[in-house]
Amino acid sequence: MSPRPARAGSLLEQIDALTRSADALAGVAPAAAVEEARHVLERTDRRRALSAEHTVVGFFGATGSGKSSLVNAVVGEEVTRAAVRRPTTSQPVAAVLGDAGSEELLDWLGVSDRRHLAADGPLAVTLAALEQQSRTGRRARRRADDATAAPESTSGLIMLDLPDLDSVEAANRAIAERMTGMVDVLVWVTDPQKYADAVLHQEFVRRFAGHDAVTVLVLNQIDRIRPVERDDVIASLTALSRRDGLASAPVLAVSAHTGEGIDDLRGYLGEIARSREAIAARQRADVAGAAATLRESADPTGMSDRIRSTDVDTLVADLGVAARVEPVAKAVGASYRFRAAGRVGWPPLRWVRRFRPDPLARWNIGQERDGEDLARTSLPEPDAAVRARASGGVRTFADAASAGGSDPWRSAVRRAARMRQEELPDALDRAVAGADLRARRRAWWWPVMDVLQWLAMLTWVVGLGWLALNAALNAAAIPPPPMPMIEDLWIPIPLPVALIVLGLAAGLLLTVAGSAIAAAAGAWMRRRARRLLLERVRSVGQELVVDPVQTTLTAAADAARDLALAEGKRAKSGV
Ligand SMILES: Nc1nc2c(ncn2[C@@H]2O[C@H](COP(=O)(O)OP(=O)(O)O)[C@@H](O)[C@H]2O)c(=O)[nH]1
Ligand SMILES: [Mg+2]
Repeated sequence: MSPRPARAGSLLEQIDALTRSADALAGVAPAAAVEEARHVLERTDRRRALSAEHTVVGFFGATGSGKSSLVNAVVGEEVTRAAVRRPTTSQPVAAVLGDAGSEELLDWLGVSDRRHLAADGPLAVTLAALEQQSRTGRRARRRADDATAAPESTSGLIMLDLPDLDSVEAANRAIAERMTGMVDVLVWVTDPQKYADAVLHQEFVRRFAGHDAVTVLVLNQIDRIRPVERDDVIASLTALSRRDGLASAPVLAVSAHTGEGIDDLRGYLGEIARSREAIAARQRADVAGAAATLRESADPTGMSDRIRSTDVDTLVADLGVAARVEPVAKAVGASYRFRAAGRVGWPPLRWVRRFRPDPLARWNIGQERDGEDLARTSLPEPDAAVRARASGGVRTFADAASAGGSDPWRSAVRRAARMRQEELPDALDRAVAGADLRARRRAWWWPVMDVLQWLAMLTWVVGLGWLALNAALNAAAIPPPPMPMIEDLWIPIPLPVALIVLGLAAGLLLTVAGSAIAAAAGAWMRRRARRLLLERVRSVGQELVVDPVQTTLTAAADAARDLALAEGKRAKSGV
């Protein structure tokens, strides 16, 4: 984030944040929620492209509450028909103050019935007075800059007399409902008989609780109740609106017939039009509402955006089983001992080895070669248990990484973890096949032992030959040369016998020592192979499982921040 972020909660910042959130939650949240957010963004965008001078005020209410009468009363002329008999207004009627720029806005609103108000009507006069007042106020505040102040454009106002929210005609209701989403200011009109009507409160007022700042409650036909009852009714409607979630929307008691309270209503709407803050306030509420809906459908908070290394270790262990790391490492140790035996074993018995294959060669592992990526092992296909261990490991990892998250995000993390699961068996096999396990390399001490073994053998072979020659000469009745004796021992021993004993003993000793060294070195080779293989398995797991999960966790953290921004809250740092 930049060191000086945009003004906290600026509308543009909120809009951008919601745009990013909608993108991040696409495919995570239910499509309808994302769709709604996109719809709000599109509408906001369209409204922003249209007249910012005009504030659009919609009069909503049940049949006969007096919407049409009120519009007429506020503008001071009969622009729309109030009627005792039903059906009445079926199309919206617009009373327009300030013509410039209003046409496109009305086109977008879909209102074709437009009545342009005279510049000397009561609404125009009220608005002009409010603007004059605010200009003087501002001028007093910045005396010096006065001369350079740019002339200000006058504010406009569009009042919409709308079809009844409870109209028997579905098409009329639809128009009114659609308009609740498009106007800048919502005026809920009711009367002393119907102000507590559950439909109005539950289906409309409450749904727009977030639009508190651009909502007005009008209690019309106040002339129909006795003055002593008025305060109670007003208090009751105020209490209802607070229960609906409106914290500050005013409740104005008026009478379209007697004109009581109409000046206040006109002044209130005039001030909203003058300040021109309603458009942005409405959009702020829309964006915040859409963000809240997104959050409800897929809350991105609760998960850590960092993966614990112990979870990765567990995954690597599971993948290691699937990659058959342990049997391969074991075979590396065995292969080492096998090949060592060929060089350091007792020479007369080395041939026995030929009946056993090298434990590694049959799996096509550890052959040092170029293009290792293409190399495959010929390990047998992993069985069901091994495959289950791999996919179970991936699932366990996803669940651990997404702990604390909401269900949609947890499934998103699981999907990310599994996204490349099909590539896993191949990649793991290549990782094993391509590992440099030094399986062909010979140890320096093998030839040393080899020479010693042959020397030992030579010793007893010479002794044996000597004795045989002696025996042959005896048999041929040729006197053999005198037999040299070793006299120092407790009985004198002929030299060839001593050679045989020495040679055999040395051979035995060398064999025992050789296989002990080979066993120790083989164990070391096995551990080294396991470590090397697990490292390679780790990088496969990192690429195919951990990285996609990390991407999703990061997206969730970003979305959490963006949703908070879009809702008009500052994200907690470190979320
Ligand atoms: N007594 C009284 N009657 C009203 C008032 N406002 C409207 N009416 C009457 O209520 C009926 C319905 O009014 P209308 O403006 O057509 O209501 P809409 O259906 O909401 O547009 C008409 O007969 C009006 O004359 C009011 O303030 N006091
Ligand atoms: Mg009407």
